[in-house]
Amino acid sequence: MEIEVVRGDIIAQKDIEAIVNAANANLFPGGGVAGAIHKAAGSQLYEECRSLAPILPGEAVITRAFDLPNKFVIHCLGPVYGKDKPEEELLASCYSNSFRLCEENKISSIAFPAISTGIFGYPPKEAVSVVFNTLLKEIKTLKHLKKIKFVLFSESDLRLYEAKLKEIEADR
Ligand code: AR6
Repeated sequence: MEIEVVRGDIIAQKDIEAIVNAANANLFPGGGVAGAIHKAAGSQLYEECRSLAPILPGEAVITRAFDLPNKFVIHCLGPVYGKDKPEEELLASCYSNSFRLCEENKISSIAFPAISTGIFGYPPKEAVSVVFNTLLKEIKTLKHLKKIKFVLFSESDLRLYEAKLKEIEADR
């Protein structure tokens, strides 16, 4: 399994089969990651999303990617920090459900943004622990997935992910 962390934009991941959307319950375009993904994919994405909405915190659904350079978009609803509980479990479910969809659809590469850590207010340092704990728990069950990329918007998030990746690679 190749695990990569980069600073960048989730809509510019040309080498990746499926990108993950930090969605809202109604799978509307919205702001943040969701706004960027819907803008780049075009209006057909929302057309496909409409039939799959609403989704609950921790759930994930898959669509085509239309004008994006990827094959699929996996839409996850992260928990709103302080409101949707238990938040750790719900955030972990976003990642494990995304991995499950990759296996079901024979997807070999996926890119994640830092789900819930923007508008939904999840502290980035707490979120990154949930992300890597989930990854470590699931990694042995993944057969089709060969590459996991974390795409961070800020330098500080990039540093958090780099530090965690070093930690787990020392143990691998
Ligand atoms: N590429 C990568 N990361 C990004 C991008 C991008 N283009 N844009 C923002 N980020 P958020 P949430 C970072 O707010 O917290 C939306 O309005 C951002 O800096 O997109 O799960 C939806 O419609 C932050 O670190 O997702 C929902 O209503 C992280 O990605 C709600 O926000 C997540 O930020 C979802 O909130």
